Amino acid sequence: MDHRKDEWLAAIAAADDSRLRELDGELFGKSGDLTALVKGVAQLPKEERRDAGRAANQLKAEIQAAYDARRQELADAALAAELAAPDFDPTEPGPKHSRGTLHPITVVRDELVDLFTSMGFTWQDGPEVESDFFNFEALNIPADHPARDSQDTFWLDDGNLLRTHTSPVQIRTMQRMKPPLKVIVPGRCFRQETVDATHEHTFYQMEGLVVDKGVSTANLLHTMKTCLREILRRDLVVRCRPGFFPFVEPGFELDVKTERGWMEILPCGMVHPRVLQAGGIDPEEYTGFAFGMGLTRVVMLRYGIDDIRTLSGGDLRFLRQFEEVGR
Ligand code: FA5
Repeated sequence: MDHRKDEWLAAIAAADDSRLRELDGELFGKSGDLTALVKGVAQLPKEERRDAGRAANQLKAEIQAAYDARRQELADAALAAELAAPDFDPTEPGPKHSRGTLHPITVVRDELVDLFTSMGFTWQDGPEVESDFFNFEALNIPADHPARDSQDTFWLDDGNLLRTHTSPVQIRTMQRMKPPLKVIVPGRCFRQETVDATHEHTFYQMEGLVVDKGVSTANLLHTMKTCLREILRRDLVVRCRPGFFPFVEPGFELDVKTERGWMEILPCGMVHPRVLQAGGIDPEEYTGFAFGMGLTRVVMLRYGIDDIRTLSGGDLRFLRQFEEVGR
């Protein structure tokens, strides 16, 4: 059985890298010599099998050891050659790999979600392609209502639309869940409007909805104040003025002062009784408040970004500035 052992050992000892790889298949592969040898033991007469099996396994282990030793020897030699090369500088830093970053909108959204979930809110989602009913009708904005003009809508051929705000998820949530409700809905919105430094056709809002017995304007303003303080992390001049939205009564606009003037970021109000009804909730029993934060604009305020277009411009030099905050 041993007659080829010396031949195999000699082949291994003389092999270079590529020959060694071939030998791996020829010796240990599925139809390799050593595999066949070990398998062949089963064909022998029963009384020979034990000794033959032991010998075959021993031989295979010996050849395997020689094979491994040769492979190590070649690897050591290759490394030694590389280190000895005149232009090799072990102190030179290796290539820098960028680890990628979270987008600033994702960073701020996640912080807001953390903040609100710590106050007992849950995160709800809704579709970006909406029906007229959820985006307008159920929010007390009938077909001929002037408020539709302020949200220039991308209509689809089938009569549906790209949601112009996250408010339709208020209705979807009320229809799905029973009060007490405390939800937030971060998500994308779409409007067919002229893009400028503070307006995008695609932007993010974060809706909030609280419905319970005895919810008041004081609860609303307290939640809004907490939210702005936590998320913007600096002293800001905030203005509260009446705001008109058909789905709230009374409604407010919370604006933040910037170098360019007041920026609208946090419209809110007490949920209109008709909206509660559309959601299947009795307005005699429950009250609620809602807000529709301009999430993209909050990101701008947070990082001092003065042009909304940079956020979706895809310029890596812009995005890499957030490399540290995204960790
Ligand atoms: C709304 O969309 C209401 N659904 C908000 C609301 C919800 C009010 C719940 C009351 C209760 P408005 O159209 O003002 O409202 O948009 C809300 C915020 O989204 C704005 O304050 C602004 O910060 C942001 N926003 C609106 N349009 C754009 C745009 N084109 N680009 C970037 N941000 C925008």
